[in-house]
This record gives sequence, structure tokens and C-alpha cells, in this order.
Amino acid sequence: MIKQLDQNVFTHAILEVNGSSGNLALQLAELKTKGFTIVKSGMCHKLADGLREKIDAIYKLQADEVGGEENLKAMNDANIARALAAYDDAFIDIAALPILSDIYMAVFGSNYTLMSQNGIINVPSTNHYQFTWHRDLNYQHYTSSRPLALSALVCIDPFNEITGGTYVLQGSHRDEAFPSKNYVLANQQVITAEIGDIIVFDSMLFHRTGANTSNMVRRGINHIVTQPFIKQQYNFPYMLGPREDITDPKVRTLLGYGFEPALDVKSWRKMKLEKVGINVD
Ligand SMILES: O=C(O)CCC(=O)C(=O)O
Repeated sequence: MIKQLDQNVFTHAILEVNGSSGNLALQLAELKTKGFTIVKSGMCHKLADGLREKIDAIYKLQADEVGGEENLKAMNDANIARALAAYDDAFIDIAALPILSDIYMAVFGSNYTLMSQNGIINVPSTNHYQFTWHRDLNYQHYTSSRPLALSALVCIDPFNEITGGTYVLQGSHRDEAFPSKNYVLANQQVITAEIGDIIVFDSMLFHRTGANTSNMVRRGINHIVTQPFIKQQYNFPYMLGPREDITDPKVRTLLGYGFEPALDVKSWRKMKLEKVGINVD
């Protein structure tokens, strides 16, 4: 949330202006310059209540399948519920929210896929791996003229100074290296948001989760969306199976159907031939 200041934009001696008015244009301009923008999804509290329960249940199931939460702690993976869309279609709907698709389409064109979708569970008075500064494209230290990936962090609980907002270093997606400690302390900003707000950011923006000093768990769902030349962290088509009931081509592309790596040359050619209507055995 940003404080509203004077609402007039008077100028003089300016001949050139970037961008047009309108929400999407504003979001794209903010993403480019600041590296983040905030979008309102209009999610109702009832839906958030349901998603909260589902995230916790998926996390428990995933912890149990690797021998319990202690093992997740040992690998710095506690309180993250991974690949939610593969467990419950409600998370496919969240990943495919039209308000997000509009941004992805404007940034990437029509081919973009879900690289990862994680439930971030910020438990009061516990440590979380995401408390440390990072980029969502881990270990990468270069800049690009267009975003390589966008992150969309959907707030399922209020994000504020007490529950833990999201800390960002504005503009840091344009720098190769992480800045000095002095720079971070002088320039870090915390984004606060309401249930249903979505913090969309360039995945190269340095950011971190804020500590939760409240007495309630604070959850968010982070998506990383890329063009399909960057491989998915989880193979959603494999986890979901063929799912012919998902017919919307935009949603299938988002989930990665049609972009699975070919097993060999023949299957790669077969796939290309099928697209031009030729079937070979
Ligand atoms: O929880 C947050 O505020 C940020 C989440 C985050 O850093 C991430 O998912 O990469």
C-alpha cells in the first residue's frame, strides 16, 4: 500500500512522456521502473478461508511423505507447500486469474508457463528460509531488457508490519549484484497488502519475507511465470496427468502442456508433425 499524496500532475518543459493512462499501462510501467506493482484481485474472504485450509493440508501431506517436518527444516524447506495446482484445482484458478493473464500476455506474449507455485506459510516467531534476501531466479546475476520471469504473490492473509510484509529493494532487478549492507538498510521498503492483493514483481527483484511478530499465521501463494524456454521447477503436466477436462488453451499452456521436453528425436518430430495434421507411428 502506498500513501496517497497530491493528486495533480502538472509539468513544464517536458516534451516526451512514457506510457498511456489505464491500469495495465500503470502496472507495466511500475514493473519496468520499480520492479513491482500491486494488483487487486477482489478475492472474497470466504475464498481466502478455503485456500488457507487447503494450503495447510497440502503442506502437512507433503511433510508426511518425506518423513515429517523435521526433515523439511533440515533442508531449509519448512513452511512451504509446493506445486499447489497439482493438488487442487482451486490453485489452477488462482494461477490463471484474468487480471494476472493480462499482465503476463503484455510482458511475454501468448506463450508463458507456470514455473512454480508455492504456498508461503509465515508462522509467528519461527524462522523462514524466505526471510533472507533473494531473487526468485536463484543464483542469477545479470540484467535483461525485458523480464525473464514475473512473480505474483497472492496475499491470503493481511501482509503488514506485524504479520510480515514483503521487503523489496526498488529497482534492484536492474542491477547484477546484491547491494551493500548500508545500501540495503537505507533503501529497503516493506510492502503491505490486504487479503486478495497481488504483489507482482520482476523475479530478478531482490526481496524477502518480513518476520511475523503477530499471533496469526500469514500465508501467501507465490507464482513464478516464465516463457517456456526456462524449465518448470515442477512438471505440472506429469503431476496432473493428461487432464483433458482442462480445455482452455491458455490454461493448458500456463500449466506447461505442450512444452514437456521430448524424450527423443522421433517423439519431438512426431509432436511437430501432429501440429500440421500428420500422424506417424
Ligand atoms: O512471503 C513473502 O513476503 C515473500 C515470499 C518470497 O520471498 C518468495 O516466495 O520468494
